[in-house]
Amino acid sequence: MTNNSRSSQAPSRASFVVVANRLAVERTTDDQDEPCWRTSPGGLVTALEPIMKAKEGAWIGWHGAPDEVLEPFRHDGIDMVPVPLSRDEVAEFYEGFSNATLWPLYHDSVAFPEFHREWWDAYVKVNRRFAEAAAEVAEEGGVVWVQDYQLQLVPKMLRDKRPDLKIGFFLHIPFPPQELFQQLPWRKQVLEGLSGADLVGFQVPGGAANFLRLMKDRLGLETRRGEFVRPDGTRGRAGAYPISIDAQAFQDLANHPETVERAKEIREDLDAEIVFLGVDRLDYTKGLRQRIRAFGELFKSGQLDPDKAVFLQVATPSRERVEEYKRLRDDIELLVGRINGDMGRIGRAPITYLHAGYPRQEMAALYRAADVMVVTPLRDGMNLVAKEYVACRGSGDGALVLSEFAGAARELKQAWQVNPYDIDGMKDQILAAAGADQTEKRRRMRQLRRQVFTHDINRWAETFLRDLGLE
Ligand code: ADQ
Repeated sequence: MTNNSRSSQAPSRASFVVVANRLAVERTTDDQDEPCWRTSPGGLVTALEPIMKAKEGAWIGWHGAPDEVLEPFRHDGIDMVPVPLSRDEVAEFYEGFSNATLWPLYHDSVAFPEFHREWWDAYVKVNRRFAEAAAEVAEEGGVVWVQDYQLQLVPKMLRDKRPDLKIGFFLHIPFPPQELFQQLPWRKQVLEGLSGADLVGFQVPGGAANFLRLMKDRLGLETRRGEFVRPDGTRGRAGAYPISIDAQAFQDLANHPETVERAKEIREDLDAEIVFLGVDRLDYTKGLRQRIRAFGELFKSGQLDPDKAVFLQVATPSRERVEEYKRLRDDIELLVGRINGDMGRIGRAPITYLHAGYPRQEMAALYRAADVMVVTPLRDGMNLVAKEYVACRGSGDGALVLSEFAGAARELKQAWQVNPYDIDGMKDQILAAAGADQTEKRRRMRQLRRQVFTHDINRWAETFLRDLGLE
């Protein structure tokens, strides 16, 4: 998918525009070691690619390098519009307000949110820059879809400039209840920002309900049946649009002969009768501390035999410049080291911990190799890892242990569900999943697979855009 095509021409106006913190491409080098762009591997890009191409769409986002101004360019049939960020803005808007204020606040305050006025000022400034770029690129009457918590002010800023547009907003993370949200010193501005959208999408109905209640209680807007009425009499809507994955693509990847072979190798290397797997971004919302503690206790008590079972935890490096993430990494490594030191023997550690990101095919091989997938976030908007595991279990077996506090729990009801704060309860469910007979595992997996395959990423994008009024 690499492509060198670059032109310095400003993009023509587009009838469909996506605005996201990051551009849909990332830098790489081609066969001749020349720098070029390649499409980012994420699900959002894959889902929107066909619509973007059909509509001659434009994608607005930061290209990932601070203090660099780039001209718009075309990549693989899509106009890319890079938004520059200075080094200070990356620190204050992205690492600061987005990831050290909003991220913890919106995830139940599982880490302490920091409130700094300079961070807020940077958030406003950068949101305005994104809104201006969208106002310039969108054609008369076009559709603009704004993504996620970094850009919550964009809908209103854009609406003020371009009332002709249809504006959608989708929040990928949870939207907190009023009791938490109202800690935010800039709560009113954020709500006003979101109220500029014609359709505000959340992962679960609870997020939409929290939002509508705040529209009424904090902004004094009239709300009824999923709608809110702005002071000028115009209306917006809010609803749940649970995001998903390209289930067929994951299944195909998992069934590829190379992946099958690789999964066998992983099993041989792990040399265990039963393999438990965790795959997460290294983030304090993902419940890694509690999960590792639960496995430590299971190995210690002998309920899991370190000679027969192994827990493989893959943690992708993430937000490494944010303090709380550095602390988390140290904690996890200490915890794993202690358990392996206590319970391992020469040539055998009960926990294999890998701090790395992997290509998609390796992920599919890991999912294939795992008997039990353990997904236990303290709070998660959706959690795609759970769905990816299900999509890769074409054999119809395997077991999923899933936190009640992931958005995915609403859809994946046949998983062994857990409260990740309840370590004993989590241990029981891990053992129950591992010990279930094949018939039970297959029955549950069949239903999980039906859900994931009938509610894939294409359905998510189509439903949202249809409700927004994209023709
Ligand atoms: P994330 O918090 O990043 O996403 P998740 O939904 O699990 O969480 O998505 C992670 C993605 O990264 C998955 O596609 C997974 O395959 C990939 N990944 C994880 N570890 C990896 C590794 N070691 N190597 C390579 N890839 C890895 C946010 C929200 C979620 C929401 C999504 C989408 O926090 O709740 O589901 O957006 O809306």
